[in-house]
Amino acid sequence: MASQPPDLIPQRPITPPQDEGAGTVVLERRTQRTQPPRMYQVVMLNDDYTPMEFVVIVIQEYFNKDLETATQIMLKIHVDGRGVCGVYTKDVAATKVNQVLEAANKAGHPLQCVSEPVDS
Ligand code: TYC
Repeated sequence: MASQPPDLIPQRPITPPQDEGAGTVVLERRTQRTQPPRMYQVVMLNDDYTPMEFVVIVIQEYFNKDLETATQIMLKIHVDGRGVCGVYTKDVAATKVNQVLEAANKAGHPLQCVSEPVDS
């Protein structure tokens, strides 16, 4: 039996070329661009009980910050009530939140953090 040619799936609607006269043919070009993924910031919240040293260690450990940067972020949270520890794709941000909450639970501290979409 003769094999059938594969089905061809057009990448975009095919419109007939427009003859502009004088033999000129204009082909319509429509570029489709993939949008970058929405990004999420992991925000850590202040409380009255979690030791500052613990917060600094957590920020270094899970957000890959050096001691000085982690200390600055911790102090900002302490003063302002909240602070951004990092910006990630949705899944990675959710994982970071879980890691922080698990570490805080294990250590018996009430430290809280959340992820929220970065406005664009
Ligand atoms: N406010 C805490 C204290 O005085 C320190 C702290 C900083 C706690 C940041 C949580 O996300 C936090 N011990």
